[in-house]
Amino acid sequence: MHPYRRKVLEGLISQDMSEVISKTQGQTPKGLTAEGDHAGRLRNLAHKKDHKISREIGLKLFKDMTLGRRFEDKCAEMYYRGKMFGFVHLYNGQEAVSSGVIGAMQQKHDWFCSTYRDHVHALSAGVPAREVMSELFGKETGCSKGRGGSMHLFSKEHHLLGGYAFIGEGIPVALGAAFSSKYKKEALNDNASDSVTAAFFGDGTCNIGQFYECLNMAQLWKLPIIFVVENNKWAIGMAHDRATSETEIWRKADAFGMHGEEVDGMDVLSVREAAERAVKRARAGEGPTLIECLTYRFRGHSLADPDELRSEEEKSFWASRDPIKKLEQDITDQGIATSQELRDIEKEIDSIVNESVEFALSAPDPDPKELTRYIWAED
Ligand SMILES: Cc1ncc(C[n+]2csc(CCOP(=O)(O)OP(=O)(O)O)c2C)c(N)n1
Ligand SMILES: [Mg+2]
Repeated sequence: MHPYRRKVLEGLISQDMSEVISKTQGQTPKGLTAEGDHAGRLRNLAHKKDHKISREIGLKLFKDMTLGRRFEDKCAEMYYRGKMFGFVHLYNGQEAVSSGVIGAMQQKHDWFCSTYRDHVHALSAGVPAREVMSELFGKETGCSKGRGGSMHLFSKEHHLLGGYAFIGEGIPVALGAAFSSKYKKEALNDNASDSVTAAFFGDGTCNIGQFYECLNMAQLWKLPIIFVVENNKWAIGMAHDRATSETEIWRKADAFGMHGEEVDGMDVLSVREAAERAVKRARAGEGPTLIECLTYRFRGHSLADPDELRSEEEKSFWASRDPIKKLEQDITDQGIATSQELRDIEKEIDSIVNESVEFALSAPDPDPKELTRYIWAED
């Protein structure tokens, strides 16, 4: 790690540790659990509903989430073996959000807009694992032709509008896609134009201006967009409740007259149901929805983060609510599939992930002569 960056990180660690320790060691303010307010909110939401699912949907979700998790674990391995460059932000723990929302939408028809934590959104949108892995290796076969890397995945074919290194940059891009869908329908009389756009972003991103500007426009014009907040409590080393005056982000929708919902982001079936309601509303011309998914990242902010500042109580609270294990429990409880069938799916996924690494390792580097290609529109 760059020495300057290490200093910054160490500064943040010592600053935030005292806060975390005072909240978790007997100093818990009234109304908070030992694991913190974020956990307390999830506790209140959990187990509210008994969802029924078909075998087809249950297995589809299990495959997608397992692919997301195992792909990210493989990325960590490849990063530490020096195969990837720059910052790499993993999605472990948050899979229910990507699979729940994108799984409720139509691939190659609806639109998806991500952040720098974008690998799993790309996979859920249908971008092949080998194209994502090659991109992370900087290869010509990557979905952004090796020019983007981990934080800039893009796929025209799969309607992935990009990953963005700057927080909040994707929100106005998503707004534009939603506007274009409505404009085609209403101004250009294209009745088939009913695509919905999902914009994913984090809790920390909800404190910047673009978020509010886009909420305003989306509601004003009743755009077919879903704002999906992945509230994992942390923005690098800044705890959510230290950075924002109203921690319940879904309530901010109300200020714009927009529909907002909070959902258990560790339960893919709850996320999926909320997304289905939002998609229905958007396609019917009833406008946007703000969905706040309460979730947690199981790893550090990026692979360069030693993850030393979050308390063990907090981490273990969320680890015990692993969204993939939760879905497995629901699937087996409902008799939709056996544990053996799920183990077989894991093997299938492992071979897809391993193949993506083989493919990426043997893929060509971009030709240095084409350094400036794909920057400008070509004929
Ligand atoms: C405009 C801008 N300001 C600051 C940063 C530095 N930065 C990188 S990640 C991050 C935290 C974002 O946290 P959150 O939105 O909660 O997303 P998460 O990493 O938790 O998924 C910040 C401030 C940035 N990338 N872009
Ligand atoms: Mg966050």
